[in-house]
Amino acid sequence: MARTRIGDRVKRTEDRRLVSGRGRYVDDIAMTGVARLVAVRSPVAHADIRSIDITAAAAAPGVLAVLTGADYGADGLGDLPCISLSDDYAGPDWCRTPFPALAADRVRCVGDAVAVVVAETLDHARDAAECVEVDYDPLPAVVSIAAAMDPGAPQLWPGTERNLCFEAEFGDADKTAAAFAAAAHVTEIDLTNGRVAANSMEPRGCIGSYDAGEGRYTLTTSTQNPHWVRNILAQSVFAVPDNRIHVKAGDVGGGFGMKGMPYPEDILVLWAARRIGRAVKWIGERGESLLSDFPGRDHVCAGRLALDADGGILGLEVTTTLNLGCRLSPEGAIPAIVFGRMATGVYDVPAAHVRMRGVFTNTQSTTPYRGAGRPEAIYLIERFLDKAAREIGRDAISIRRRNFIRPAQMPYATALVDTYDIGEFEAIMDKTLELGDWDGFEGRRADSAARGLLRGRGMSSYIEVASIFNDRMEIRFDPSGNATVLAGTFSHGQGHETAFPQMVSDWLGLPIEDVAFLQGDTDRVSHGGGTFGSRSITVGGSALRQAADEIIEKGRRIAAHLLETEAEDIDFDDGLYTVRGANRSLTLAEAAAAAYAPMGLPVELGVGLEAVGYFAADRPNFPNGCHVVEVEIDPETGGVRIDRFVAVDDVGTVVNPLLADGQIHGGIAQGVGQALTERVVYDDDGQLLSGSFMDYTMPRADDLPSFHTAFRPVPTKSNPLGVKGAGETGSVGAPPALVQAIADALAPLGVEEIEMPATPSRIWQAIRDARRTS
Ligand code: MCN
Repeated sequence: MARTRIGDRVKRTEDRRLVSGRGRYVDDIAMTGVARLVAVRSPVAHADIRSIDITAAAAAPGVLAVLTGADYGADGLGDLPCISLSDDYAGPDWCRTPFPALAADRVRCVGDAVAVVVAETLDHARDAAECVEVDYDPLPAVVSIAAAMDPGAPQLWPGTERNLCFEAEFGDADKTAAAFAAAAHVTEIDLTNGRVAANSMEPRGCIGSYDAGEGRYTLTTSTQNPHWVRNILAQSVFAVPDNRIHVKAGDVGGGFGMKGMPYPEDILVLWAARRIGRAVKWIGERGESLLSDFPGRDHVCAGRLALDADGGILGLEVTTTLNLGCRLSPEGAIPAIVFGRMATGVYDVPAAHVRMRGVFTNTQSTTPYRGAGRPEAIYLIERFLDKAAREIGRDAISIRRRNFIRPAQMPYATALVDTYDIGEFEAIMDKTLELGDWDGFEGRRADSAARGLLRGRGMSSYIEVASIFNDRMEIRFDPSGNATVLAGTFSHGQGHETAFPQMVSDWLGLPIEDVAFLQGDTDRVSHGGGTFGSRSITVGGSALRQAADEIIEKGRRIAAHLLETEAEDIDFDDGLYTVRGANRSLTLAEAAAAAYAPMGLPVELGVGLEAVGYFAADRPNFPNGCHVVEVEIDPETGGVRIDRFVAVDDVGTVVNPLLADGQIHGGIAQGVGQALTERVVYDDDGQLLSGSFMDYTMPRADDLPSFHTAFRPVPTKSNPLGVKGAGETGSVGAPPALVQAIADALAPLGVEEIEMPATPSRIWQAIRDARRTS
């Protein structure tokens, strides 16, 4: 094929493999003699474990081992650590919860693993797991945030009050109080951002083995972050040097934040493998995933917005309470903290005060899910703007126009934590309104009405924060003159196998198929930060640029030697080194081949051609955009049809519009799911009611319209490529726009607010309630 450039719509090269069934997901790995592990999970939400009788299970056919929490403790294995809370903002008194891979004395949610059975086959393991007898002494459970914070509620952990794990705050309480004292109007909101399940296409799964000769563990797992998995397992769980654990991740079929960190099962397969001397495999089934994957969202938010007489925002005061589930997962606190950073959105809010709290309940532990606090924060501020506009007699557009941060105010320090470097929010809104034909709405509304349908429109202006931490990327040439990118980031659906070689092809002038891609193997890639927080194209891409520059310079020195001139006299362009003013030249591939020749180059030039680049996201970037949605609602059924969905995004320089578009489509689909259909539901005793796809409603293709997307890039200067993240934007902008469109459609009937998910039954009920009251 060809040389590719940044900005080209290059088709995903990995798809040749993936759509022809040649992907290598965990369950595709064929191994002889691999034993199967099945977890015995608690059927009750809160109980002391009186005893576990494994006698019958251990004697069952094919069983190799039955292990319990007592064995776990006896073998000295450690806990999964929480790495998402810091004394800096949570103070020293936050509640640290032990997180062993098997509960020993007490279970705290339905699905807590209390034992594992390892057997010759999956059927043997399943049958034997039925024979493990656990005697539970039930305790009262708390499921909702409200119930957990009730003063008389049972506490999940000793030393807590109202089940509060931590409390933190951003902003200035006094300044905000003064803003409210001066307000002409105050809008109040109380809303819920429900719990959702990631439901990756590939469920979690892992295979562990242990080489007793080398004293070395190997874990193949479906993760977003192989190096962190290795480091945490080595340092916190197995107490061995990092180099005693080899983590491999092949193709990973989605994660959305949920696969960001190690899970109990990663520990269990390695531990069981060590105990039985054979490889051990665990694959989650869909129902088990719904029970044991860490879900996302689950905030309750309440707050006030202070406005002056002209609709200008004076202050924002919010408390968000995050349901952490029964113990702190490694990244559990992140959504609350990110919420606190982003709560003022794209608006010029002079004073703000946000309190973030994390509360324990007898439900599965939560974790970041696509957006991780950003969708929750933007949902709140956008619902504020819409409600305030209604209350003071303005419309959705004019109140936003009045309050946007203007380009001239950049860099803009928010009243909370961040400084936005750049952004043109009003111009993006105008482009979106134009593409969505906002002004033509009334005609379409009349058409819908003639068909007995209610039409509504909604919009949202969103901003999010992307990119975090440092990373390294390596480019290694081989003697044939081809290059391999060794990535510290980890693609699990985003298309890095295309994007990074596309960039290298541009910079080094190589055909894209001459650039291979390697990731996800801790023995072959020396270090990496993995993929989350829409960081890869920023942090990984910038590091890769540095590596490419170094390759060019090393190649230049080799070319100078071979062309018998000085490096300063050599130009590099389009993969070719040319002596300035002469017609002597050498390709980069030829320079690479020379670098590997057994003799010929002075050793000061090294042996081989490779380079490592580094980048640290000391400053994040702030992707932003606008979504416009129109819906039609059938008042007889409450059914919603999305008629149009327009999204205009500023993700800075667009590396590959096809990939970025795909990311935005996927994010919108997840936002639509949250807004319309998806919700994890527990009953008051902590039983999971949404335990299968019969009850947990994923959006389907026919719930979604054909999205109209466009880019309006405002490149950032916070990285050398001008890129901003694109991986999470869709999920941030979609819910508020959609919910507002539904509220707008229902407004003529007297319905003002509708909670997510706006299911047909909820809408139908709201219409009936409104008709009854009117
Ligand atoms: N891109 C681009 N130009 C930009 C920004 C991004 O062309 N200015 C393209 C890149 O080519 C890259 C992709 O978009 O391949 C995403 O890049 P980036 O925004 O850097 O995000 P990451 O690769 O770091 O992905 C993380 C992000 C997150 S946080 C979640 S959650 C998420 C997501 O990506 N989970 C996903 N997208 C997902 N997509 C799939 N299929 N599966 C998941 O689990």
